[in-house]
Amino acid sequence: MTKIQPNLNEALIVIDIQNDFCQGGALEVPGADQIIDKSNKLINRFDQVILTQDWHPYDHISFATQHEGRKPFDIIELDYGKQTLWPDHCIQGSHGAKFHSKLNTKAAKLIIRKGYNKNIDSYSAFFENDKCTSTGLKGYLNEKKIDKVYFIGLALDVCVKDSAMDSITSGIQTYILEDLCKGLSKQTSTQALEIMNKSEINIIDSSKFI
Ligand code: VGL
Ligand code: ZN
Repeated sequence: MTKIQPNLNEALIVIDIQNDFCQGGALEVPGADQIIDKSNKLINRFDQVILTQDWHPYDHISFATQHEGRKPFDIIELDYGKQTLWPDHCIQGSHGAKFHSKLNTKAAKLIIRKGYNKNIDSYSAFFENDKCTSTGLKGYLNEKKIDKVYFIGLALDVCVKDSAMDSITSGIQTYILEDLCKGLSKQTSTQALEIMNKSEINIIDSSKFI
């Protein structure tokens, strides 16, 4: 089968393939390590590769340890709405925040760090969870005339989903390569795929390219 070569107006956005989301990490996503080899193959086919990196201060508001009497996966109400509490993860400069050592990061032209504001979580590559503080990604894509993006990475039901939803509402043609995403739970991953499917997001797999 002939494989499609991505055009220059298309970017691959690789979400949060960091140690804390991989095997043995603080917020492990089941099966995360299994997507890395194929992700590298895909990275090699794209001219525009963008990585995101969850990058929290040690006392970030999303950490259960910062809220007395709370535990990971509790949901609380903050100024900007509901917030799931997480185990401490991806602390700036820590081993857990580093990209997985097998991930080809050399090809990346842009790395977007997110979640560095202590009082706001940031799942999406485009906007923090208040949905108005921008990461700058849209400006970069505009400047580079990129109007079509493909998402892979972690976690399908959290950061991949929110990134793809912001992408489609920003008027970008948006694709999810489902086989190169892993979610925190089966149930929320199924829900996320349903929500994305109902939007104009195209859910495909990597065999189109590799
Ligand atoms: C993520 C939970 C908390 C993710 C980041 O990358 O999906 N999930 N921070
Ligand atoms: Zn996080």
